[in-house]
Amino acid sequence: MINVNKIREDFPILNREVNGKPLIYFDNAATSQTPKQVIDVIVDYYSNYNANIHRGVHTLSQEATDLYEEARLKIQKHFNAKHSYEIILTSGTTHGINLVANGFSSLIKKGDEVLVSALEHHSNIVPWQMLCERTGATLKVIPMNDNGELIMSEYEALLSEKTKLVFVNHISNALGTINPIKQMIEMAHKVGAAVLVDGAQSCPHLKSDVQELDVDFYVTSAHKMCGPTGVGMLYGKEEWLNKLPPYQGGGEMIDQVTFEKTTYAGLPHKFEAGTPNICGGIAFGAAVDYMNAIGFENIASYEHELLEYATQQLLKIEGLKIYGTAKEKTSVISFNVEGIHPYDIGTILDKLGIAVRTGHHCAQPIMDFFKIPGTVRASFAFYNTKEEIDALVEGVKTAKMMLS
Ligand code: C6P
Repeated sequence: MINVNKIREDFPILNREVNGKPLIYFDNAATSQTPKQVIDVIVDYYSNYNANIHRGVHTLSQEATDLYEEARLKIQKHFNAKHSYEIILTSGTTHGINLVANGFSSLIKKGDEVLVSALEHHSNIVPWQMLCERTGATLKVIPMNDNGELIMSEYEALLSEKTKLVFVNHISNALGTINPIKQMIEMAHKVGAAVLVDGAQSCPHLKSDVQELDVDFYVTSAHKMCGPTGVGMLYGKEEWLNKLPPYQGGGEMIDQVTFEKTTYAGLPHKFEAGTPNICGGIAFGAAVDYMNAIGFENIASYEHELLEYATQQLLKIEGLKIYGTAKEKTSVISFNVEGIHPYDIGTILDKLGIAVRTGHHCAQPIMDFFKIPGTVRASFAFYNTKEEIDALVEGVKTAKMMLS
């Protein structure tokens, strides 16, 4: 059970006002808020441990290294990776996808096919298009239906021995659809294709077990799950990470360097060139601890209640249409009100202290599918309340009255 009033005490930012009104934060899919348990770890790091890692014999460096590697272990345990060296600490989801897409340049060729779902964020489209441009491979799209669900029969038809890679998000950022990734991974493996799952939107809502999913690559960002920005993780199966070449050259990722030849470090360091976001990595570990202490089952059932309530209340507004009505859906509502631009609704909501995202949500192909310029997106977290949803509904009514 979620004690939302107690949880809200963990988030200092929820006490602030915006435009003279208490902040109502419904832009959680863009970035989540940070609890004091994570903020304290950041302050503690810079107050007591700040040093470069994996390099110094001095105490500070060793302590910082231990904390950073401890965080990697927490992340490994959370996602149930078999080995800690299968967890590559990145700057976020985008970095993880680019690392893999770049590595596949030497593994795929003209005539090969890669499949992308129609529900992707630009981060999980553009790097693969660039890969196809480099290699001559062909990009094909798994289509969706009007509810925003992938059409599995079409997916099956697209899979063949030519398919080398499938990339799909676990949860769509624009519509909230939860994709049947376990089934999709099984189907891809039958034709010998590897699968990369973009977990940017799933990590705040559910706990993914990479071994149970048998996924080849799983990527996410800490800032979506109560951690800081600028840090994330790429999980890769050991055999795949060994096949991929390093992404960036520099310090930390080497074994031996001479002017004639460089040999590379083993996993995970082969993919971690340069000084990483040390504090961010440690705080990522703290965020994982924080969310597990609340419990993902509690989070999922509470957020589902919020989703159901908000859907019912918003649909009472005449002319309001929700995009994304999948059976399996998380606490994201994308909507428009007939005749009103989403940006205008977002602006009025902001005047009322309500933060939502408006626009194409970095998922233009989804907007093209629905033939709309964008939507208003309200995305809920476990620290939101039904009272806040009531304020959103009133806010949308006010906006409608003012703009129509
Ligand atoms: N989506 C949103 O408002 P980064 O920026 O690397 O942390 O995450 C990119 C990303 C990749 N995949 C999905 C499914 C995402 O939702 C995001 C980030 C935010 O929806 C900001 S654009």
